[in-house]
Amino acid sequence: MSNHDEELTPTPGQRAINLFRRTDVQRALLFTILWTAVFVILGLYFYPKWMPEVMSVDMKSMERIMIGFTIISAPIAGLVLGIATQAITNRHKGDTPPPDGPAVRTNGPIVAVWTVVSGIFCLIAIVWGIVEVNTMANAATTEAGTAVHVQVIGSQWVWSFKYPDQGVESDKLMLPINRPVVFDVISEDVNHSFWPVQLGVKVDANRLQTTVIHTVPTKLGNIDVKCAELCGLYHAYMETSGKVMTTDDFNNWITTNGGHVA
Ligand SMILES: [Cu+2]
Repeated sequence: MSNHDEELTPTPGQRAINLFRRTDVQRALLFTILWTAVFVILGLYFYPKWMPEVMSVDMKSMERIMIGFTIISAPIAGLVLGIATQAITNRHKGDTPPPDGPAVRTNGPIVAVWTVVSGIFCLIAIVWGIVEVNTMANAATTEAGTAVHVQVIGSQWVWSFKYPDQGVESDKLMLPINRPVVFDVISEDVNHSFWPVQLGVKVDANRLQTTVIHTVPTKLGNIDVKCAELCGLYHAYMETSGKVMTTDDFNNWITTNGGHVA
């Protein structure tokens, strides 16, 4: 069916029905469903496995957003790849020019459906993002009183950590489990970015300006601390490790390093 025929078909509803009777459109939709399923499975099953271990409330939030947004965008990526797969697997052969594709641009019902559906997806994404950010901000203010304070200092090309309340300094990031932590982040030279990967927080380390970021470690284990801002020749090697420990282990570590439990 050509564009011309489609224009002659009386109602928009009938034009939509005729469109979905086309075998090329049906094949494209079938591929759309297959690709959508692939992305949903990726989001639900593989992303949580491939992502860094979830060791804090913020990383949990990141994981939720990553999985949720992958699922929301799956049908859109699915449709684009579905149409592409149909076009690639059913290429026109011979010397004659290919027939016209389906005229969907002027098809009222189809335009209405994709506008409304993609609008709903965008709204979900916006509301979700605002709710997650608010949850993190609220958690940070309610927990500030009991928090461990860590001064994070970036310099070319090492991280160092000061625990002012405990009187300890370290080149490893040691944290007690289930206790809020407040990072006061600063740089001694150029801009760096403090990124304790498994804690799901990342913030710039600037000279002369302290940036503050909070989280609550919720799982015992090792942390990778990286720099996430190109800061010179050895930026790629600007990393250290850390640990989320039990409260007892953390207090022991404090005292063995000459500090006092606080
Ligand atoms: Cu760097």
